[in-house]
Amino acid sequence: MQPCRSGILPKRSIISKQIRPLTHLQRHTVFSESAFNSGHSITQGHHMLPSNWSFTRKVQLAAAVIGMLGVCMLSGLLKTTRQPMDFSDPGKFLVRTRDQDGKEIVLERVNSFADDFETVISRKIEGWHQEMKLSSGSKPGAPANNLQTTTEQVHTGMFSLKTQTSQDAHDLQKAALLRELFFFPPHSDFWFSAWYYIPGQSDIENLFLFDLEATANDGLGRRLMLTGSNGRYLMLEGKQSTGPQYAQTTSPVPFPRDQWVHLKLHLHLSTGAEGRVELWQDGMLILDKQGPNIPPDTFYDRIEVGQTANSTHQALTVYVDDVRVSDKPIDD
Ligand SMILES: [Ca+2]
Repeated sequence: MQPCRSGILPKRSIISKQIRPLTHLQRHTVFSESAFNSGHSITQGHHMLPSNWSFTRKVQLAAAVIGMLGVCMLSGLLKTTRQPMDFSDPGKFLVRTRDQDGKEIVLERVNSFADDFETVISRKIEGWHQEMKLSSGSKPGAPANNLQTTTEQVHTGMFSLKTQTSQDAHDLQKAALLRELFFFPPHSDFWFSAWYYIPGQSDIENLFLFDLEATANDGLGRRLMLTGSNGRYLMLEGKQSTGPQYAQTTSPVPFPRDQWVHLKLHLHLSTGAEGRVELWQDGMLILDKQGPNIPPDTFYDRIEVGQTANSTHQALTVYVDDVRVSDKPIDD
Protein backbone atom coordinates (compact mmCIF):
# COMPACT_ATOMS: atom_id res chain seq x y z
CA MET A 1 0.00 0.00 0.00
CA GLN A 2 1.47 3.36 -1.06
CA PRO A 3 1.34 6.23 1.45
CA CYS A 4 -0.90 9.08 0.33
CA ARG A 5 -1.00 12.81 1.11
CA SER A 6 -4.52 13.87 0.19
CA GLY A 7 -8.13 12.74 0.48
CA ILE A 8 -11.26 13.10 2.55
CA LEU A 9 -11.39 11.66 6.03
CA PRO A 10 -14.51 10.06 7.52
CA LYS A 11 -16.24 12.33 10.01
CA ARG A 12 -15.55 10.28 13.10
CA SER A 13 -12.14 8.90 12.21
CA ILE A 14 -9.29 9.99 14.43
CA ILE A 15 -5.76 9.88 13.09
CA SER A 16 -3.98 8.23 15.95
CA LYS A 17 -3.45 4.65 14.84
CA GLN A 18 0.24 4.24 14.14
CA ILE A 19 1.77 1.43 12.15
CA ARG A 20 4.15 1.20 15.04
CA PRO A 21 2.23 0.66 18.25
CA LEU A 22 2.02 3.76 20.40
CA THR A 23 3.65 1.90 23.27
CA HIS A 24 6.80 1.82 21.16
CA LEU A 25 7.09 5.53 21.77
CA GLN A 26 6.66 5.28 25.50
CA ARG A 27 9.78 5.46 27.59
CA HIS A 28 10.43 2.09 29.22
CA THR A 29 12.59 1.39 32.25
CA VAL A 30 14.13 -2.02 32.79
CA PHE A 31 14.74 -1.53 36.50
CA SER A 32 13.20 1.23 38.55
CA GLU A 33 15.46 3.45 40.62
CA SER A 34 13.88 2.17 43.83
CA ALA A 35 14.63 -1.46 42.87
CA PHE A 36 18.15 -0.52 41.85
CA ASN A 37 18.87 1.10 45.21
CA SER A 38 17.15 -1.47 47.47
CA GLY A 39 20.27 -3.62 48.20
CA HIS A 40 22.16 -3.18 51.50
CA SER A 41 25.79 -2.27 51.27
CA ILE A 42 28.32 -5.14 51.71
CA THR A 43 30.14 -3.31 54.49
CA GLN A 44 26.93 -2.89 56.47
CA GLY A 45 26.10 -6.58 55.97
CA HIS A 46 29.57 -7.71 57.15
CA HIS A 47 29.44 -5.80 60.43
CA MET A 48 25.95 -7.05 61.24
CA LEU A 49 26.78 -10.75 60.63
CA PRO A 50 26.08 -12.77 63.86
CA SER A 51 29.15 -14.75 65.06
CA ASN A 52 27.18 -17.95 65.72
CA TRP A 53 25.99 -18.40 62.08
CA SER A 54 26.90 -21.79 60.47
CA PHE A 55 29.29 -22.03 57.53
CA THR A 56 26.38 -23.07 55.26
CA ARG A 57 24.36 -20.02 56.29
CA LYS A 58 27.34 -17.75 55.63
CA VAL A 59 27.79 -19.32 52.17
CA GLN A 60 24.08 -18.77 51.47
CA LEU A 61 24.37 -15.14 52.50
CA ALA A 62 27.48 -14.65 50.39
CA ALA A 63 25.68 -16.17 47.38
CA ALA A 64 22.73 -13.82 47.96
CA VAL A 65 25.04 -10.80 48.13
CA ILE A 66 26.87 -11.85 44.95
CA GLY A 67 23.51 -12.40 43.21
CA MET A 68 22.34 -8.96 44.27
CA LEU A 69 25.56 -7.43 42.99
CA GLY A 70 25.01 -9.21 39.69
CA VAL A 71 21.50 -7.75 39.37
CA CYS A 72 22.82 -4.30 40.17
CA MET A 73 25.62 -4.59 37.60
CA LEU A 74 23.20 -5.91 34.96
CA SER A 75 20.80 -3.11 35.75
CA GLY A 76 23.57 -0.55 35.41
CA LEU A 77 24.71 -2.11 32.15
CA LEU A 78 21.20 -2.02 30.70
CA LYS A 79 20.74 1.55 31.84
CA THR A 80 23.93 2.69 30.14
CA THR A 81 23.35 0.72 26.93
CA ARG A 82 19.64 1.52 26.44
CA GLN A 83 19.38 3.12 23.04
CA PRO A 84 17.31 6.27 22.51
CA MET A 85 14.51 6.16 19.96
CA ASP A 86 15.79 6.27 16.38
CA PHE A 87 13.96 9.03 14.51
CA SER A 88 16.25 9.05 11.49
CA ASP A 89 13.67 7.42 9.19
CA PRO A 90 10.25 9.18 9.10
CA GLY A 91 9.04 6.23 7.00
CA LYS A 92 8.96 4.17 10.18
CA PHE A 93 6.32 6.47 11.69
CA LEU A 94 3.51 6.24 9.13
CA VAL A 95 -0.14 6.38 10.19
CA ARG A 96 -2.82 3.88 9.22
CA THR A 97 -6.45 5.08 9.08
CA ARG A 98 -9.56 4.84 6.86
CA ASP A 99 -11.05 7.21 4.30
CA GLN A 100 -14.74 8.16 4.15
CA ASP A 101 -15.50 4.98 2.21
CA GLY A 102 -13.94 2.81 4.89
CA LYS A 103 -10.93 1.97 2.77
CA GLU A 104 -7.72 1.61 4.73
CA ILE A 105 -5.09 4.20 3.84
CA VAL A 106 -1.52 4.81 4.98
CA LEU A 107 -0.47 8.40 5.58
CA GLU A 108 2.97 9.97 5.48
CA ARG A 109 4.01 12.52 8.04
CA VAL A 110 4.99 16.00 6.86
CA ASN A 111 7.12 18.95 7.98
CA SER A 112 5.24 21.77 6.33
CA PHE A 113 1.73 23.18 6.19
CA ALA A 114 -0.01 26.44 5.34
CA ASP A 115 -3.53 27.89 5.41
CA ASP A 116 -4.64 31.40 4.46
CA PHE A 117 -8.31 30.55 5.25
CA GLU A 118 -9.44 31.64 1.79
CA THR A 119 -11.48 28.43 1.45
CA VAL A 120 -14.10 27.03 3.81
CA ILE A 121 -12.66 24.92 6.61
CA SER A 122 -13.03 21.26 5.73
CA ARG A 123 -11.73 18.14 7.34
CA LYS A 124 -9.29 16.49 4.97
CA ILE A 125 -5.93 14.80 5.07
CA GLU A 126 -3.95 17.72 3.70
CA GLY A 127 -5.92 20.26 5.78
CA TRP A 128 -7.19 20.45 9.33
CA HIS A 129 -8.13 17.25 11.13
CA GLN A 130 -10.42 18.38 13.93
CA GLU A 131 -12.50 21.39 14.97
CA MET A 132 -12.04 21.67 18.73
CA LYS A 133 -15.03 23.32 20.36
CA LEU A 134 -14.54 21.70 23.73
CA SER A 135 -14.28 22.40 27.42
CA SER A 136 -11.53 20.93 29.63
CA GLY A 137 -10.40 17.42 28.73
CA SER A 138 -12.79 16.03 26.14
CA LYS A 139 -15.92 17.53 27.71
CA PRO A 140 -18.30 19.19 25.23
CA GLY A 141 -17.73 22.90 24.93
CA ALA A 142 -20.26 25.69 25.35
CA PRO A 143 -22.79 25.75 22.47
CA ALA A 144 -21.66 29.23 21.43
CA ASN A 145 -18.04 28.19 20.88
CA ASN A 146 -17.52 28.68 17.17
CA LEU A 147 -15.02 28.42 14.31
CA GLN A 148 -15.64 29.93 10.89
CA THR A 149 -13.99 31.87 8.10
CA THR A 150 -14.94 35.54 8.08
CA THR A 151 -14.44 38.82 6.25
CA GLU A 152 -14.74 40.87 9.50
CA GLN A 153 -10.97 41.15 10.00
CA VAL A 154 -8.53 39.98 7.35
CA HIS A 155 -4.75 40.03 7.22
CA THR A 156 -4.43 38.90 3.59
CA GLY A 157 -6.97 37.93 0.95
CA MET A 158 -10.70 38.01 1.65
CA PHE A 159 -11.02 35.78 4.72
CA SER A 160 -9.49 34.90 8.07
CA LEU A 161 -10.35 32.37 10.78
CA LYS A 162 -12.72 33.66 13.48
CA THR A 163 -12.70 31.81 16.81
CA GLN A 164 -15.28 32.50 19.51
CA THR A 165 -15.54 31.12 23.04
CA SER A 166 -18.17 31.64 25.70
CA GLN A 167 -17.84 32.98 29.19
CA ASP A 168 -17.41 30.16 31.71
CA ALA A 169 -16.79 31.05 35.35
CA HIS A 170 -15.71 27.54 36.31
CA ASP A 171 -13.92 25.94 33.36
CA LEU A 172 -11.92 26.68 30.24
CA GLN A 173 -13.39 26.78 26.73
CA LYS A 174 -11.77 26.01 23.39
CA ALA A 175 -12.30 27.09 19.79
CA ALA A 176 -9.32 25.87 17.80
CA LEU A 177 -8.27 23.88 14.76
CA LEU A 178 -6.12 20.79 15.20
CA ARG A 179 -3.76 19.21 12.69
CA GLU A 180 -1.82 15.99 13.13
CA LEU A 181 0.58 14.02 10.90
CA PHE A 182 3.63 16.19 11.56
CA PHE A 183 7.06 14.78 12.32
CA PHE A 184 9.27 16.95 14.51
CA PRO A 185 11.63 14.75 16.58
CA PRO A 186 14.55 15.88 18.78
CA HIS A 187 17.36 17.60 16.84
CA SER A 188 14.91 18.88 14.21
CA ASP A 189 13.78 22.49 13.76
CA PHE A 190 10.16 23.59 14.09
CA TRP A 191 9.03 26.92 12.63
CA PHE A 192 5.55 28.43 13.08
CA SER A 193 4.25 31.70 11.70
CA ALA A 194 0.76 33.18 12.03
CA TRP A 195 -1.11 36.46 12.40
CA TYR A 196 -3.46 37.03 15.35
CA TYR A 197 -6.00 39.80 15.99
CA ILE A 198 -7.54 40.07 19.46
CA PRO A 199 -10.20 42.80 19.67
CA GLY A 200 -11.07 44.70 22.85
CA GLN A 201 -9.17 45.43 26.03
CA SER A 202 -10.59 42.74 28.32
CA ASP A 203 -8.32 40.64 30.53
CA ILE A 204 -6.71 37.88 28.45
CA GLU A 205 -4.36 36.46 31.11
CA ASN A 206 -4.22 32.66 30.65
CA LEU A 207 -5.44 32.68 27.04
CA PHE A 208 -3.59 30.05 24.97
CA LEU A 209 -3.12 30.74 21.25
CA PHE A 210 -0.98 27.89 19.89
CA ASP A 211 -0.05 24.33 20.95
CA LEU A 212 2.69 22.03 19.65
CA GLU A 213 2.10 18.58 21.07
CA ALA A 214 2.98 14.87 21.02
CA THR A 215 -0.08 12.65 20.55
CA ALA A 216 1.80 9.57 21.75
CA ASN A 217 2.91 11.31 24.95
CA ASP A 218 -0.48 12.30 26.38
CA GLY A 219 -0.51 15.50 24.35
CA LEU A 220 2.44 16.97 26.21
CA GLY A 221 4.01 19.91 24.45
CA ARG A 222 4.72 23.62 24.36
CA ARG A 223 2.06 26.35 24.22
CA LEU A 224 2.03 30.05 23.49
CA MET A 225 0.01 31.83 26.16
CA LEU A 226 -0.67 35.34 27.35
CA THR A 227 0.47 36.00 30.88
CA GLY A 228 1.12 38.84 33.32
CA SER A 229 -1.41 41.40 34.51
CA ASN A 230 -4.31 41.58 32.03
CA GLY A 231 -2.45 39.09 29.80
CA ARG A 232 -0.16 41.77 28.47
CA TYR A 233 2.64 39.60 27.08
CA LEU A 234 3.45 36.19 25.61
CA MET A 235 5.36 33.26 27.03
CA LEU A 236 6.08 29.68 25.95
CA GLU A 237 4.50 27.38 28.51
CA GLY A 238 5.21 23.66 28.89
CA LYS A 239 4.74 20.74 31.27
CA GLN A 240 7.76 19.82 33.39
CA SER A 241 8.91 16.91 31.20
CA THR A 242 9.14 19.22 28.18
CA GLY A 243 11.70 21.46 29.91
CA PRO A 244 11.52 24.81 31.73
CA GLN A 245 8.92 27.52 31.21
CA TYR A 246 10.25 30.13 28.79
CA ALA A 247 9.04 33.61 29.71
CA GLN A 248 10.06 37.19 28.99
CA THR A 249 12.00 37.99 32.16
CA THR A 250 13.11 41.57 31.57
CA SER A 251 11.07 44.35 30.01
CA PRO A 252 8.36 42.12 28.53
CA VAL A 253 6.97 43.45 25.27
CA PRO A 254 3.19 44.10 25.40
CA PHE A 255 0.95 42.17 23.02
CA PRO A 256 -0.93 44.76 20.90
CA ARG A 257 -4.75 44.63 20.78
CA ASP A 258 -7.22 45.66 18.05
CA GLN A 259 -4.64 45.07 15.35
CA TRP A 260 -2.99 42.21 13.49
CA VAL A 261 0.08 40.87 15.31
CA HIS A 262 2.65 38.66 13.62
CA LEU A 263 3.99 35.77 15.70
CA LYS A 264 6.90 33.63 14.59
CA LEU A 265 8.18 30.78 16.73
CA HIS A 266 11.32 28.68 16.24
CA LEU A 267 12.22 25.66 18.32
CA HIS A 268 15.41 23.70 17.82
CA LEU A 269 14.04 20.62 19.50
CA SER A 270 16.15 18.94 22.14
CA THR A 271 15.87 17.14 25.44
CA GLY A 272 19.08 18.88 26.54
CA ALA A 273 20.97 22.14 26.77
CA GLU A 274 21.31 22.60 23.00
CA GLY A 275 17.57 23.20 22.65
CA ARG A 276 16.63 26.70 21.48
CA VAL A 277 13.46 28.77 21.70
CA GLU A 278 13.03 31.96 19.69
CA LEU A 279 9.82 33.98 19.50
CA TRP A 280 9.33 37.09 17.39
CA GLN A 281 6.39 39.48 17.81
CA ASP A 282 5.95 41.86 14.87
CA GLY A 283 9.55 41.19 13.88
CA MET A 284 10.99 41.82 17.35
CA LEU A 285 12.77 38.92 19.06
CA ILE A 286 11.01 38.77 22.43
CA LEU A 287 12.17 35.31 23.61
CA ASP A 288 15.60 33.77 23.03
CA LYS A 289 16.25 30.88 25.41
CA GLN A 290 18.33 27.73 25.44
CA GLY A 291 17.48 24.44 27.12
CA PRO A 292 15.20 21.39 26.83
CA ASN A 293 11.88 21.78 25.01
CA ILE A 294 10.68 18.22 24.24
CA PRO A 295 10.30 15.08 26.39
CA PRO A 296 12.71 12.18 25.74
CA ASP A 297 11.84 9.48 23.20
CA THR A 298 8.96 11.29 21.53
CA PHE A 299 8.24 13.64 18.64
CA TYR A 300 5.82 16.52 18.20
CA ASP A 301 3.16 15.59 15.66
CA ARG A 302 0.24 17.99 16.07
CA ILE A 303 -0.61 21.66 16.31
CA GLU A 304 -3.63 23.53 17.58
CA VAL A 305 -4.32 27.08 16.43
CA GLY A 306 -6.89 29.59 17.70
CA GLN A 307 -8.20 29.72 21.25
CA THR A 308 -6.55 26.44 22.24
CA ALA A 309 -7.62 27.17 25.82
CA ASN A 310 -9.53 30.22 26.99
CA SER A 311 -8.91 30.12 30.74
CA THR A 312 -9.80 33.78 31.23
CA HIS A 313 -13.41 32.97 32.21
CA GLN A 314 -14.58 35.62 29.76
CA ALA A 315 -16.13 35.41 26.30
CA LEU A 316 -13.46 36.08 23.69
CA THR A 317 -13.06 36.47 19.95
CA VAL A 318 -9.68 35.85 18.28
CA TYR A 319 -8.99 36.12 14.55
CA VAL A 320 -6.15 34.13 12.90
CA ASP A 321 -4.73 34.34 9.37
CA ASP A 322 -1.82 33.04 7.30
CA VAL A 323 -0.77 30.02 9.39
CA ARG A 324 2.45 28.36 8.29
CA VAL A 325 4.52 25.47 9.65
CA SER A 326 7.90 24.38 8.35
CA ASP A 327 11.15 22.67 9.29
CA LYS A 328 12.98 25.56 7.63
CA PRO A 329 13.03 29.29 8.47
CA ILE A 330 9.84 31.09 7.38
CA ASP A 331 10.22 34.44 5.65
CA ASP A 332 8.09 37.23 7.09
CA1 LIG B 1 -6.66 35.13 4.55
